[in-house]
Amino acid sequence: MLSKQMEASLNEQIALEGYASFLYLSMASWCEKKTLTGCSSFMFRQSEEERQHMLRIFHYINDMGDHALTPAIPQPKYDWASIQELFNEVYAHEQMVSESIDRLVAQSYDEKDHKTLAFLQWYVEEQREEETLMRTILDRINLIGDGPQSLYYIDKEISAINKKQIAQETAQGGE
Ligand code: OFO
Repeated sequence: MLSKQMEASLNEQIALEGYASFLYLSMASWCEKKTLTGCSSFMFRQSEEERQHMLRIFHYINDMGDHALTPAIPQPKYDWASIQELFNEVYAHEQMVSESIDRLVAQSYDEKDHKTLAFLQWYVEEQREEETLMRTILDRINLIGDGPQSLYYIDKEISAINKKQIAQETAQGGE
């Protein structure tokens, strides 16, 4: 069994992952409306990934004999001034999630909860990868600039990154 505090903290993380999934779904929709199909495919896939991150914690809590709770998800933002603004927010969101994972790791150290500490290692690595990915995307967007055809090239670039991610995930068995 988990401590009551750890159960509550992991349930809060479920809510964060669930919110990320909905936020990215909202972003995917915005991109699709703007006919940025590469960006929307990328965000739909990220949204699904976040849902899987949420479910992974669900199963962990219940497997430990505690109770995973379905969170109330507030409606996420649905409009952005530009694709730059949107990806800046994705990056900021990932940083915030990483900080939350770091706090959970610190809590499991404090509680000497080695099982949760081991469970969280996957998230530590996943957040490192996601932050790097989002920084790469922002660097590419800045490199392309905001000239007249920039949206076309940004979308192509994100589409290529998305395909690479799918290939990597397939090679790793779908994570
Ligand atoms: Fe859940 O991986 Fe990012 O937020």
